Amino acid sequence: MHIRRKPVQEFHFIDSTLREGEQFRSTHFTIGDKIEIAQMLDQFGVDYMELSTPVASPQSADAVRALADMPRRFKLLTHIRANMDDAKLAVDCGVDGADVYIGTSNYMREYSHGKSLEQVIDIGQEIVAFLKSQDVETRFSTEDTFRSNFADVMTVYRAMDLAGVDRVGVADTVGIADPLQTYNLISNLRDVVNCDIEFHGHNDSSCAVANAFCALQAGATHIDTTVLGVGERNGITPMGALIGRLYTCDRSLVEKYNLSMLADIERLVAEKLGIEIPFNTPITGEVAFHHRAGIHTKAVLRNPITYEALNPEDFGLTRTIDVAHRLVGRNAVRERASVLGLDLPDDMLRLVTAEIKALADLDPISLDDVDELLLSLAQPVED
Ligand code: HCA
Ligand code: CU
Repeated sequence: MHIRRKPVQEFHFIDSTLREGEQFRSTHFTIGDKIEIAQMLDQFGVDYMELSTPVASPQSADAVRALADMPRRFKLLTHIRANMDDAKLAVDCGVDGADVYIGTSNYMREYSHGKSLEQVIDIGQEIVAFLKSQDVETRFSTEDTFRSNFADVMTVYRAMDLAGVDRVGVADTVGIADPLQTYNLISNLRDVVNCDIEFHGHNDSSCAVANAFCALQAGATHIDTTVLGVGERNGITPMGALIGRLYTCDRSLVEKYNLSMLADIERLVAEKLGIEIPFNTPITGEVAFHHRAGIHTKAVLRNPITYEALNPEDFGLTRTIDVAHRLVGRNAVRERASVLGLDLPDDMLRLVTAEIKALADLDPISLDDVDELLLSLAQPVED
């Protein structure tokens, strides 16, 4: 077992909003929606976009063709089962790459495709050879990797690496892996294959972001993300949250992305899915840069870094200082007064602060209540 955390190396996001995200409960993307989302993510700077397999439905195939034809910088991938018909159709639709997957857990082998490990390897080798002969970037992934036999998956990965695959994929399909397990598995895999390594993690037990980050520390080169984390069940690693994690580790890791677009991209996808952006979403959640307690606001007004790991301005956002509550401090009240053009002496500030606290103890109060109080007690500053 290796524990040797390295700095995160160069990595790529594979945005799967148009594949994994299509498996989210309320998704119904038209081709126009898919193009609109892809254009925004292209401007944002994602490196790859993965679409649902063209086998899924006629619209799915049309969408792959439409995105293949649009002007873009990202590489277009589609997600296919490990069979030749799917691989041929993917090539026919004009993709740059194919993400091939097959289950390797006992559950999948018994209840899903029913193939032995040898058969999985034979099919994999045949498909990798075909896709590479068509100049298509190829990834081979073992679905449900963490509930598969460790030696079995390493055997499959090594065989695919030798067959010339560009990337192997580790998938935490049911969201059971923890960060240390992820780190260990990827770090061992790093020693077994020469090709790139992709990680795809579900969020059933809340570890999707931490697992993706540990995968990068262990040597993964590609991470699957979706906007807001949408996907099957409660989804996968959300792109925004992973950006937050990487930024706090080393801001230069995410400088290649157009960060001020993040909030707009999330709003666009949320609107199309008919959902709200959850209040506690890192960076873009309503309260992500909202400061309340007097001790916090005092320091944040002097230097925001005291209580902010991320600078909202880097994302085109602003912080808010909350004064309408019982935990308010004098410095926040002074700041609010100055926004209103009032310069209050200290004794007056003490008085108003005490008054706000007393009012807020009785009932919830609003910023308007605070402003009214300030304006009634103070004289406007002369210009
Ligand atoms: C699924 C498949 C998948 C595939 C991931 C991958 C998963 O919907 O069950 O190809 O890397 O989570 O295993 O999304
Ligand atoms: Cu998945």
